[in-house]
Amino acid sequence: MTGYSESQLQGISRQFQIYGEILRAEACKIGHINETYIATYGQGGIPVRYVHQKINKNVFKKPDEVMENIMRVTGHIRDRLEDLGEKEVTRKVITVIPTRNGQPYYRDENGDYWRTFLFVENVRSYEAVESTEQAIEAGRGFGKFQNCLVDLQGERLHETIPFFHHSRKRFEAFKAAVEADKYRRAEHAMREIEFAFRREAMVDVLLDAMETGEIPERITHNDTKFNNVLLDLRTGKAMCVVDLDTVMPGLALYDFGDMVRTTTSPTLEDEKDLNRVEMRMEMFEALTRGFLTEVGPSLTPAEIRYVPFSGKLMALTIGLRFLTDYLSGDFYFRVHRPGHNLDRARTQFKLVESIERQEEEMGKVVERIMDRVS
Ligand code: GN1
Ligand code: MG
Repeated sequence: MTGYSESQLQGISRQFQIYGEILRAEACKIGHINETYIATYGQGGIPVRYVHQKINKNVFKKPDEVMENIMRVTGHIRDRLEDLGEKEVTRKVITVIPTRNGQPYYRDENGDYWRTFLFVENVRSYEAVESTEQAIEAGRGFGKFQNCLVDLQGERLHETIPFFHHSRKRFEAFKAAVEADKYRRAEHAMREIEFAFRREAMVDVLLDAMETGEIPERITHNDTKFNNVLLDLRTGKAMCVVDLDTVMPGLALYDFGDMVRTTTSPTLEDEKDLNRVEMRMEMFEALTRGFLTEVGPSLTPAEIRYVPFSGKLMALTIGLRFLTDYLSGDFYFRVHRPGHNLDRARTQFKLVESIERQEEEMGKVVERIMDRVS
């Protein structure tokens, strides 16, 4: 990973509508895809923080479309919040700082795309959930986000990564990586490979339900990791949803499933002690309560039926992606140690097993909650 110095960032920032000098800057280690820096500027005599981010062009082939989506989505949410008379709107929705000639991104001399956001103060994100209150807030935060976008007018949003959560295509890519075994790593992942093959039937379930019209397309976030919702430092309430690169047409269940994947286990995504990885029912209940209180009334019966399944599917699908990347030489997700993507795949599959054991009980939890919110 390239590390940008403060003076290089200063050069980049001069392209944007920021009129101060950098006091300090640091690289932000969260996220596996883009390169992110948090920089403090002296502006009008007080320190103001901004986020500079280089968009990963290998992952996002059309960064201009990513930014077009983000401008529409954040603009719409801002309008909604202002109409509601909400305070502190710049802490509740991401603010894109335009370039000095009014563009949402700056393209540098290497052809890299940079964007700048206002840094949201007095919030933080967590890599692992610490309490049921946090789980409720995560559910509420992403639920509200989805609600805010139901009346977004105009053309369909761009698919910034086509077939992003298409679990059948993800499975086929995994199969191809096993067959190619380009890096001779399959022998180290035999158990995981077999685990995935035994669950192939799962990958078509939601795609089939979508085909028959049981499940509608909606505007969704598509990367609802727990660390993508910022919680207020003082109140612990969900303030702002971040990482909007994959906001596009999708399934409500993808968003919910990815929350289950990232918000119910006490462990990190790359936990090595698999005995610690588990789907905890109290976290599932809290998360579901938060999410369904917001969006439950607008979901179809089929969507509600698949709520417990969705967590299992997302854990399997993201696990397949980690495993595929491991087998293919670690070119997609940033890794910090050998075998990192394999470790990540293992935790996902452990979570799949944990959900399999509890799926029935999870269904009862969903029913109980729906009785209260509908
Ligand atoms: C990536 O970079 P980050 O952590 O926001 C990935 C998600 C995965 C996630 C797994 C564009 O998100 O789909 O669920 O890693 N984002 C993209 O941690 O591929
Ligand atoms: Mg992301």
